[in-house]
Parts: sequence; C-alpha cells; structure tokens
Amino acid sequence: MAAEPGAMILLERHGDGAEVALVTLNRPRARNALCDLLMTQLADTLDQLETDDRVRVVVITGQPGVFAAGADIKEMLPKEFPAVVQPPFLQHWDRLSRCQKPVIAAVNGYALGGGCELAMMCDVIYASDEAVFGQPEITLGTIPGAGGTQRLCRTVGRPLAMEMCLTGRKLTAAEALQAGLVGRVIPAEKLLEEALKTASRIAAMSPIATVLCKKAVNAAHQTSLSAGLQYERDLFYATFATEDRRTGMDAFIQKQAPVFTGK
Ligand code: DAK
Repeated sequence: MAAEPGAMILLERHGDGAEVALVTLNRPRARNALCDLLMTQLADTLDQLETDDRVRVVVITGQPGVFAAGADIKEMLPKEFPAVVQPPFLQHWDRLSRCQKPVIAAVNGYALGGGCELAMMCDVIYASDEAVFGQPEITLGTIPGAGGTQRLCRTVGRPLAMEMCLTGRKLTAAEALQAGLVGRVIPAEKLLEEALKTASRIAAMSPIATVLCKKAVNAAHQTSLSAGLQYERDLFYATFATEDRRTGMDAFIQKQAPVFTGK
C-alpha cells in the first residue's frame, strides 16, 4: 500500500491496467473521524485519480469495524458561528460528490454522521453485515450538514430519514438494505473482494457510457421527472457519437465480448 508516514488516506491500484483505485480512510485511533487533514488528503487523492486516465472506478473503504465516525467533533467543538459560515471550515466536503468517475463505498462498520453522508455521496454502497448507519448529530446539539437530511430523505424516504435525524437511531446493515440505503450486504471478510469485483466489472464498460450513465442516474435526484427523462434521452443519443456504442452492439450480434476503447 502506497502510504506516506502519517497518511490518513491510503491508495492502492488494482487490476491489470490499474483501473481500480482503492482508497482507504486511515485514522483508526480516532475511528476515522473526518478531520480537516483527512478530508484535504481525500480531496487531493480524488483530484489525482480524476485526472489519471488509467483509473476507471474508485472504491472507498475504512478500517475494520469503522467506515467513518463523522466529522471531527474535537475540531468542531471550539468553533463559533463566524468561523463556520465561511471557508475554510469543512471546505473539502463536497469533493467526493463532484467525482465524475464511479465510486463504490465498502462500508465495513460504523458510518455515522459525516461518515454516513460520505457513503451517500458514493454511487454504490456495499455494507458488511457489521455495518451501522446513522445521523447522530442531534445528540450533539446540532444537525447533519453534508447531506444527511437531503440525500437520506431522497434515498430512504422522509419518515425514516426524519426518525433517524430526530432521534439519532442507528440502522443495522439489514435495516439499511431494507430501507434501500445500501445495495448489498456482504459478510465482512468478503466485503472488499466483492466491492473490487464490482469495480472491475464497471471498469470493463465503455468509459464514456459510464460517465453519462452516472450523470443520468444522478439527475433523478436533482430534477423533475420530465426534465430528467429529456436529459436521459439526450445522453442516450450522445452515446451514438461514440465508437464504443457501435463496438458494444456489434459484439452482441457477433456473440463476442466487447472491448471498449473509450472512443
Ligand atoms: N470526532 C472526533 N473524535 C472521535 C469521533 C469523532 N466523530 N468519533 C470517535 N472519536 C474518538 C473518540 O473521542 C476516542 O478518542 P480518545 O478518547 O481515545 O481520545 C476515539 O475516537 C475512540 O472512540 P470511542 O472510544 O468512542 O470508540 P467506540 O468504539 O467505543 O465507539 C463510535 C465508536 C463510532 C460508535 C463512537 O466513537 C461515536 O459515537 N463517535 C461519534 C459519532 C458521531 O456523533 N458522529 C457525528 C459527528 S458530527 C458539514 C460536513 C460534515 C458534517 C457537518 C457539516 N459541512 C460540509 C457543512 C458532519 C458532522 C458530523 O459528522
């Protein structure tokens, strides 16, 4: 694992062409609390991965038993209002949600507060059977600030999101699956393997179609149905300007596996 001493983000490459990047949150003694340095390193890592053409898919995971315990409460404690309404307070928190490449969260334990919000910024969430999800900010006298009221509501629905945010009640992995918060629950020892397998599968698709697909699905959370349907259709048409679209359809007819080139 490539790691600078004291690095809070570890980066590994997987796949024959290093097409899958595995990003590990690495602050185990503080339960991966998302302090400013960690979030800065995460943003820098994503900047680097985004411009690396070899990298097609990113997997983000945590430490055994903890994905992330949220923003760093010790860093936030002394802040007053004037310091939090302007940069640089929590300024890197939206970097992950702006990532163009598909991101899979492999949640292997607690995903609380900003940890749950970080997972929800990812495109696919796999949970280990030991994962726990929650928005406990209310127990700290505050409220979620990085999507916990908005993305959670749109994902699990208002009644459950409201209950979680008002009480801080945590969900088990099984409850999170039932609520639609996660895509799959996987035994802890198999979680990373399965996440990497899915990442490799996505990495074998047309890079252009993958980016367009992510944009179209994300639009469903941000626009009206009619605008979203129009946007989807326009992006579908756009795939006909690529060689990969012809390659994929041709390979189907020829009963061969497609080899996409990203053109
Ligand atoms: N911050 C700082 N330190 C933390 C921490 C956190 N979130 N979570 C754990 N730690 C530290 C503990 O203080 C302890 O440190 P020492 O006492 O050893 O110095 C060490 O990690 C081990 O913690 P525990 O002894 O508590 O470990 P356990 O295994 O017993 O429990 C736990 C693990 C994850 C269940 C527990 O630590 C826990 O409940 N942690 C706090 C969870 C939480 O309340 N999270 C919400 C934080 S507020 C925004 C962006 C983001 C946010 C808001 C706005 N904008 C962009 C505007 C996010 C806000 C939040 O996430």
